[in-house]
Amino acid sequence: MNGAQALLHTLKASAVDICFANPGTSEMHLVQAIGETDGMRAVLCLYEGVVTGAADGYARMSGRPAATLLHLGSGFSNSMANLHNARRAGVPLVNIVGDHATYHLQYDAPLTSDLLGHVRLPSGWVGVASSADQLSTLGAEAVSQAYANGGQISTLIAPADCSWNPAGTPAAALPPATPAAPDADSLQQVASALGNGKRSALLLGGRALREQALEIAGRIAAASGAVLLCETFPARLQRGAGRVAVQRIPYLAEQAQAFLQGYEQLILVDSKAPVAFFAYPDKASWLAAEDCQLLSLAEHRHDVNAALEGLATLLGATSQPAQCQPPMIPPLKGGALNMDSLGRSIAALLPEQAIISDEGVTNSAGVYMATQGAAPHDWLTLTGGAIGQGLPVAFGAALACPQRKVIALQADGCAMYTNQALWSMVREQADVTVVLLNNSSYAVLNVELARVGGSAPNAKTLSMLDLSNPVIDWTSIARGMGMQAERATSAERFHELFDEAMKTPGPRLIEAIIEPVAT
Ligand SMILES: Cc1ncc(C[n+]2csc(CCOP(=O)(O)OP(=O)(O)O)c2C)c(N)n1
Ligand SMILES: [Mg+2]
Repeated sequence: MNGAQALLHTLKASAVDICFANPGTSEMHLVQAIGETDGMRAVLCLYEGVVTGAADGYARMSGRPAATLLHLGSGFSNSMANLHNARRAGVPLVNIVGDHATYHLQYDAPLTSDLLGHVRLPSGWVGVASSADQLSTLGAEAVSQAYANGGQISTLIAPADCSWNPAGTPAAALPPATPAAPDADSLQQVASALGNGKRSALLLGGRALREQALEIAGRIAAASGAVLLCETFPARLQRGAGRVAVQRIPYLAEQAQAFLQGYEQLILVDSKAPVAFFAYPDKASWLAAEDCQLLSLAEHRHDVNAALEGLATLLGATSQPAQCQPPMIPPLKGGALNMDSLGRSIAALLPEQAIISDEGVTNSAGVYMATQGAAPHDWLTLTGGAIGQGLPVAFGAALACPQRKVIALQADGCAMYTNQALWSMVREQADVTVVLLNNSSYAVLNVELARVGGSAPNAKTLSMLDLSNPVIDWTSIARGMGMQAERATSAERFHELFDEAMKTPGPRLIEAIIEPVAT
């Protein structure tokens, strides 16, 4: 057995059974070992941003880390935007990054770079193997550490000679790192704060947005009168009819500030204090009211459900949850295809337990609102603002949940960053319906341009935010990668195509031609 085979053995023993890969020469022994390891699914992705975005989507839905296989510093750095999003999502993920053989590094061959420098940026844990035996020992640690702090990125650097040299017995799996117990003092503090008569909200994020946590939060709301808020970009929000509903903080800073004005106390539950996504001249960065007190019930590293349950016990919150969402499907709208008509169709046709990967940018809000009372579903958003996440996350989510329909609500500009995901969806026959929102524009940047102030934009400036010259033909792009694709220019045609997509398993794309909207 060589080091690579030992590592794969250990990964499998550690319940890592899927590897999203884009390998090169330094990973060839790992590729061979993956090939030889029964029960390890190998998923080729044609760009590293797809690799890590898919691993993120997989982890959001399964709660387990996928492995990635990446090619030295260049491959790793290609994957970084989606690793950034995955870090913000707080998911477990295990990167295996090949490197030159230990003795080869001294020669500074062309692909040599500051690999350690690269991998440290998004990783919560880093291991560098120096022998074949160490590769599997570190592999076990990498998986265990991926579960630490509520979910983080582990990166294992695998020099080629550590992969090909003989290894002894593979390392045994280590128990996954466990979440920290809730802090008793914080629970007491929050319990008494909720009794002081001030206008309070629980700001829920991370795992506090899963169904079970929401049910407890709903009971706390019923007992205390606190309002339930949701962070602006949740990794995975379980919503829809019958679930405890939350009010999501708006994206635009001034709207968010107005939204938060009335709250004298914000209780953070696996979330961060609300701040503006960007600074703007003369606009606030800190969004809570000036005199608002912030308290923390639990951080991402904590057992969030236990913290909520502990608080519920202190408050005697045993009655029915407040803010339970009744079923509600808004009527269809014909004619123009826009986020309103599109959202109504999606709400009406959404199957039970669908997963929506939302990178719809200016066209998200309408669909989000329309689906509030639709069949129960999971809503995954762009956690770190680094675009090009939507398609890969949808793909990874589909592989994690093969029985569930996945919908990628996908803006055109963002889609161009990682459009290679379409090819992998076809190859793996992932049950993803891509709703490609083609407005031939970086519409949101036109909005941002107006918001940052400054001089009136000229034609050259506006051309940097315009995708209409040439217009991108998404139906052809998808077909070119073997994906069934159709184009809709009216609400009626979209409804027809989406209806068919919901009834038929398998990957497909619906190109929705829409006008750019001003938000
Ligand atoms: C990695 C990365 N590069 C660039 C940006 C800046 N950016 C934010 S939104 C956007 C364009 C979005 O356009 P599109 O996906 O077409 O959505 P629309 O605004 O048209 O709805 C860009 C380039 C970013 N957020 N992340
Ligand atoms: Mg666009």
